[in-house]
Order: sequence, then structure tokens, then C-alpha cells
Amino acid sequence: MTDLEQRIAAGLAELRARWADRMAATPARTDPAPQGEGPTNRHGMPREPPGQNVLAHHEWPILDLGQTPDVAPERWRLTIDGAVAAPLALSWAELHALPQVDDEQDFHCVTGWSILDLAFRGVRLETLAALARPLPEATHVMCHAADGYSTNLPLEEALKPDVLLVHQLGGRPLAVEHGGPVRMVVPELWAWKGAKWITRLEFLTQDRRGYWEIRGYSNTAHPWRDDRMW
Ligand SMILES: Nc1nc2c(c(=O)[nH]1)N[C@H]1C(S)=C(S)[C@@H](COP(=O)(O)O)O[C@H]1N2
Ligand SMILES: [Mo]
Repeated sequence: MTDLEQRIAAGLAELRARWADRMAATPARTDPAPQGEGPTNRHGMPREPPGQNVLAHHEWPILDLGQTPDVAPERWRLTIDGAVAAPLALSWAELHALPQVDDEQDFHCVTGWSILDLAFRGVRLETLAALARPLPEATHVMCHAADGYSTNLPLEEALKPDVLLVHQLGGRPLAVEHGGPVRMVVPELWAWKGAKWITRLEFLTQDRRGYWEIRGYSNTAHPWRDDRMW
């Protein structure tokens, strides 16, 4: 193992010892009476959360605050700081030097549409957390984006292995209107939890609401519990 691989493995072991039980107990994995329809997803939840319309990939809406930041990959940086033992900043090349993951995921937007089977490629948030080493008192992470957007996550959601910093879709660079060069995806929660044009992961020792959470969106955001507002 290289030094980098060793640091990731040691950081992951520590995070999993601390968070695995809480991750396994989240509603998107254990709700005894999940709402929705269709065959089940990989966690046993109905494929379509309640009231969702499934759209084709080419119909994927673009929803954001209205200004698309132009972040060239050579200038892209991700800062990881706050309640961590080893703050760091990553370049595009450094992000690509980390273990890459391919994952087909569903994308559920609270405004009533879902897209199924998006073939994402990227880096797990847990890999980045393993390098930054959240302090024992860290409980949440605030995701900040280049357009001024932000969204908060409890660590039992953020550290799940399907939470990715995505830079490719279907083998091509992620389109800028969907958050390229790098966006987050959090497939077990509503899509607003995934910041497009991600710039900073700020670990927190208590919860703090992000852009939409301040404006009345649910702070829990569980699709199969129909958590839409407050
Ligand atoms: N940076 C940033 N990320 C964001 C948003 C935003 O306004 N800015 N909107 C969120 C919301 S409300 C949704 S529903 C999804 C939409 O992603 P899409 O435009 O790729 O469909 O992005 C989320 N991430
Ligand atoms: Mo949204």
C-alpha cells in the first residue's frame, strides 16, 4: 500500500467504528413503513418516493439559484476544514489521484421528479473525510458551493459510501449546468442535499442549516418519509 492508501484505510477504519451503526439505522435504510411505489431499491425502499414523476435522462431539469459559476478544472479547489484534525485543500489532479468509484444512482428532487440509474463516477465523501479526520465531536458537515449555495448534512448521512463528489456522468465530464466540474450527490436524501460546484466541506460540532433549510425545507429530507417542508 502507498502512504496515501494507508492513510485512507486508517481514517476509514476510525470513521466506520464511530459511524457504521448510526448509518445503518437511518430512515432511508430501516424505515419499517416507507412511502412510495415500485420495486425496491438497493436499501429495500420503494424505487419511487411518494408522488414522484420519473423523467428520462434527457429531461433532467436544471435547478439552482440562477447563476452558473464557470469553474475550469485547472482552477478547481476543494477545501476541507472546520472540526477536523488534518484540514486540507485538493486540486483537480489530487482528486483524481484518490480512489474513484462508479455507481448507478437514482436522483430524487423534492419538486416532484426523479431520474433513475444515473451512472456517476467520483470520489466518496468518506474517502475525503478519512484524510481530513473529523474530530470525535464532529456531528455535521456544511457543503459550500461556488454560487453561494450551501446545504448541511448529519455525518451519519454524509459518510455513507454512496455519497459522492461526482465529476463524470455516463463516462463524460459532468455538465456545468448539473454542477460540473464537481458536484455532490446524496442519493438517500432529496437532491437539494447535493451541492453543485462544490468548493468546501466544513465539518461542524453542531448542526447549522444551509440555504434551503433556512428557508423552510425539511432539515431531515428523507424522501420515503415525505419530509418536504420543516
Ligand atoms: N451549488 C448549488 N447546488 C445546488 C443547488 C443550487 O442552487 N446551487 N440547488 C439544489 C437543488 S434545490 C436541487 S433540486 C439540485 C438540482 O440539481 P440539478 O440542477 O442537477 O437537477 O441541486 C441542488 N444543488
Ligand atoms: Mo430543489
